[in-house]
Amino acid sequence: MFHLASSLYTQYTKREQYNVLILGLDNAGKTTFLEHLKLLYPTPNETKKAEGAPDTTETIRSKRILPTVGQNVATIKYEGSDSHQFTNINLKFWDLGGQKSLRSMWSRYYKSCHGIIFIIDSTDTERFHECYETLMEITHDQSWSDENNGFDFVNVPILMMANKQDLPTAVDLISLKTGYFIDLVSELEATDLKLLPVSILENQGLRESLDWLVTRLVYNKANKMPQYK
Ligand SMILES: Nc1nc2c(ncn2[C@@H]2O[C@H](COP(=O)(O)OP(=O)(O)OP(=O)(O)O)[C@@H](O)[C@H]2O)c(=O)[nH]1
Ligand SMILES: [Mg+2]
Repeated sequence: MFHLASSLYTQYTKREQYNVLILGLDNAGKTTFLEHLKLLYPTPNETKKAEGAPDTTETIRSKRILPTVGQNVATIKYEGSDSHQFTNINLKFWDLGGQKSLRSMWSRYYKSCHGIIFIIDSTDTERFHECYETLMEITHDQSWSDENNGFDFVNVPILMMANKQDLPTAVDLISLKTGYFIDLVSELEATDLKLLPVSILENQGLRESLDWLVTRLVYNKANKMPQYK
């Protein structure tokens, strides 16, 4: 009885924290995404972002973001577009280096993550197949099997972001879904997967993307419990 009361107390007084992995090939925009989120959302110690914040696109453009070799970590307080929904959620992001030689490190994080964001450079058509193969490797990695009763397949939601839509050479969502990634969409039919068009630099589609992800993280809660902080 005491344990039940204590766990209910924890659930109602603490914030839920979900861990999200940001993956994708090098130069996709992963670190730019994390830096932009840090400008848009408060940290767990802040109450709210100041009203009339400066143009985040300009701030991001002025930052010198280098290719990631290790990892970048940041935690934000999630604020849904609909303010009545999900008022008690923190998101902790791990942004990992996407260069080929660094991708073998990714699987170490799979067990601790509640969701994956996979970012694609929509102008880099020559590497779309590499994106497909990389996603297949992620979803079929054996690290998933231990917690999945021998079923070695990803058990967390995946949000694919078709980034750099601000550039004229970017491939649009319909062409990606019906052309380049048609195999991917059918291969991952059973996965909780969404492909959204974004411009991380210009803050297009970022809030919508997080709203989708958070809804799916909460939906998947019984399968993968959040941490309480
Ligand atoms: N035009 C445009 N450029 C972008 C956008 N997002 C990111 N970039 C650029 O893409 C380049 C790579 O961005 P990063 O954030 O360093 O990419 P990354 O995925 O972290 O790369 P690695 O750390 O090597 O894995 C930078 O020059 C960014 O300014 C976007 O929405 N539009
Ligand atoms: Mg990076």
